Amino acid sequence: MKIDILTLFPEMFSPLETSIIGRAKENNLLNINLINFRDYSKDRLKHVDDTPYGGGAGMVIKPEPIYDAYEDVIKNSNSSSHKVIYMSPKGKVFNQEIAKELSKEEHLIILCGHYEGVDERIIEEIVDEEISIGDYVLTGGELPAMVLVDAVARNIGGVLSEDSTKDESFTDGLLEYPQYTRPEEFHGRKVPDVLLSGDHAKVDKWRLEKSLEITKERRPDLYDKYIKNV
Ligand code: 4G1
Repeated sequence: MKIDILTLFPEMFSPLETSIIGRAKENNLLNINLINFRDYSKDRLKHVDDTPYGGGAGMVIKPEPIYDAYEDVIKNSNSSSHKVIYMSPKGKVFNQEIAKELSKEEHLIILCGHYEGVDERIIEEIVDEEISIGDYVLTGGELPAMVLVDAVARNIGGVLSEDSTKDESFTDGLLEYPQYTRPEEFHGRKVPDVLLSGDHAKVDKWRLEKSLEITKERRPDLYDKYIKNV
């Protein structure tokens, strides 16, 4: 998968070089390209923002530098299709289902806003989908874009081991059961006996019960959805 990210702060994306996503890039399963659309400003002082028509506080990102950056991305692309996503609090709230769907795309172009956001006409002109990672105020779309890239990338075939993905489909939509590792006793707290029993059927049953229990208690919305689908 190719991901082009249009942003004013490309240096914010350095965490993507490490960990699983970094390895996916090394293995050519993922190609992330950061584009600073300030480089496309035709302004002498490289301005990309201006005051809002109608008045009011803050600044709005001008459409031209974003469009010119987008045009360059498309011109230099050999993919047969692409999807442009604008990270925006007005978007559809991101979830695992959307992450899985997006992981099937050949080419994503992600636009990150700043200040009061982008000129509405750039959304009309180039954006296919607006996606939000949740309801809180942020200073920019960069952290949301990184959340999306991480969640999408781990669903690309070959990025994760088969082991870590097969467990997921079974308990899809549930919260996780508690995990334990050595030592067997820590500060007087023992690992549940069933996990030391070696009885895999019993372990699976216990884990499913724990998943259902914690999901019912903490996320009744997810629990109801799971129950409706079994
Ligand atoms: C009104 C949150 C404004 C924020 C209401 C989640 C938030 C992008 C996201 C804002 C952003 C609420 C996101 C707000 C985001 C322009 C640049 C928009 C930053 C901006 C609840 C500021 N998921 N926020 N406005 O945060 O981009 O994707």
